[in-house]
Amino acid sequence: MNNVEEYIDYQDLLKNSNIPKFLEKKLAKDHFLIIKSFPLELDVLKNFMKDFTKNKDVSELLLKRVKSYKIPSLDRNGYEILSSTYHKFLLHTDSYFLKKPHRIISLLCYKNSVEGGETLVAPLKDILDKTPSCLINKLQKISAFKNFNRPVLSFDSEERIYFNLREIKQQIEKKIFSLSEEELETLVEFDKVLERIALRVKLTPGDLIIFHNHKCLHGRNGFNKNSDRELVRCKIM
Ligand SMILES: O=C(O)CCC(=O)C(=O)O
Ligand SMILES: [Fe+2]
Repeated sequence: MNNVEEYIDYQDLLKNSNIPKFLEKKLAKDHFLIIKSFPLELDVLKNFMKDFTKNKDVSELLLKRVKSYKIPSLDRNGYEILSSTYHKFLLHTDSYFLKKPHRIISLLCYKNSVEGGETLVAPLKDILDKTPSCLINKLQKISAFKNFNRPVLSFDSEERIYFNLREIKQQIEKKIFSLSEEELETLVEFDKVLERIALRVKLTPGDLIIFHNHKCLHGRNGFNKNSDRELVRCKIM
């Protein structure tokens, strides 16, 4: 697994005359980016994300602390919400079960764990480069989303990927939708490829990572149970 090597310094970024345009260009090319030494004030983060996405409606900006709790929160189906645990979080699309998942996700690191807790990223351009073409073909034909036709991989109006194996398996268990055994095997095989090709970065306080959530999968490694690791996540349509 390769480490991420490119960062943008917050102070350098501020010298830019059109920050939103600069960031959009970067996301279009690389599908994610990391800003170093970002201020740890929530208002600065909120305004930055709003300016960046030209989002004037504050209610569409979802801010949430991603923190490991001693007792994990449960979702409405009784499954542990992984962001509230210390377990590994496989590579995934955020808000996978919205018909149209949020476009931009950011994570601002307040505190990381001493061991583990590395962020994993798989940009679509790497996925397309490194996944065997027979698997790429199959993924375009598998729709793992309720009753709608929304293939894992598509190249229609723009290239995009929607994938969250854990949620897919849970929905199968809950009989919300079904996949053939062969389709599920394909997804498990793809997950192994992702594990191999993902880039890794250990965020430190003040690191702000921004993903294009339709063109980049992300995840994180597990970490120590007693860690007080804490990030603030921001989702924007
Ligand atoms: O804990 C992390 O680093 C990432 C968490 C995450 O991906 C999420 O909450 O959706
Ligand atoms: Fe996530």
